[in-house]
Amino acid sequence: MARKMVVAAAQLGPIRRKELRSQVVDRMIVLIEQAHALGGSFVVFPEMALTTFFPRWLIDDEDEIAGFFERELPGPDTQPLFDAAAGLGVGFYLGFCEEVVEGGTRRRYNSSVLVDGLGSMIGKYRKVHLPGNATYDPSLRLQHLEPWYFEPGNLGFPVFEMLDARLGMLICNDRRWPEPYRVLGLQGVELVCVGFNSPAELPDHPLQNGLRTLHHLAPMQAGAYQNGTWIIASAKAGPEEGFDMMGHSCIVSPSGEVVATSSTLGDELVPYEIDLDLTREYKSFFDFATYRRPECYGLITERKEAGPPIGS
Ligand code: CDV
Repeated sequence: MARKMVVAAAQLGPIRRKELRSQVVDRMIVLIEQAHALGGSFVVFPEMALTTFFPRWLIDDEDEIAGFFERELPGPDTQPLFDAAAGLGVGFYLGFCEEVVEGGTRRRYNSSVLVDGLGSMIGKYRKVHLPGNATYDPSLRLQHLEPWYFEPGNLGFPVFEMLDARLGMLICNDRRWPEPYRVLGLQGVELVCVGFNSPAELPDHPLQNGLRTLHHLAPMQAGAYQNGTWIIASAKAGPEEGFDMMGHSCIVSPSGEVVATSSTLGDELVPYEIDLDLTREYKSFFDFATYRRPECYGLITERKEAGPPIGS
């Protein structure tokens, strides 16, 4: 029997630096309601969905920085989102900035959670690939200071059972790397959720401008096909505090095809009816158990960057 369900990318337009959580949560609830009206059971919100993308600035006011982080989830400002979604039976992926105390030390992560249609937290992921600089670099036209604000994720790439399926999470830059898809694929992932905040242009890499959409889509299309999984990717899009963010929220089939895409740079629901059983066609086509040759792939975990040819 086919496992069909309506899911959606719940793209958000710009969020102002001073925008209140409650204002953002109200916008998110509208998207949840739209999904429910279409028979949707699951939506994916962007990376850092509750705030502006503050790592573009080196902020020295610790109170302002602390204000971008969640110390509990749901907390007083986010409880209405959890309540609204549970009331309508819509599950969601939410990107947020996490502050925790681990081993007596305060730690900050760029994180996401999966919440089921009953409002229960099913799983958490912490972004592994943190792009940009750990310090302000005056030679750059565009600052991107994620390593300044966050520690690399320490949870690996786990999968979780939800929606009668196996789900995994990635966050923004993670989607550009091949390894996370394979690690999720080797755990039988069937639906990968990705939230992102990607600049429309990279002023410090002008050769890539004009290829931004290709570089956004191509890795996800390859990751979906090579691992037989659906992918839902959701943008924080549009002109945010003077910085243009790309849209192109989308849903990618296990065939590698992009089957739904956003058409605006604002709050927008991108729905699609997926059949989770389509994952079986592509997983069985590759027949990993028969044809994968892990004994030949050792360099992938042994080396971080290119080195001498093997056997030299
Ligand atoms: N939020 C991100 O991870 N953004 C990166 C940019 C900085 C390259 C991205 O991969 O889109």
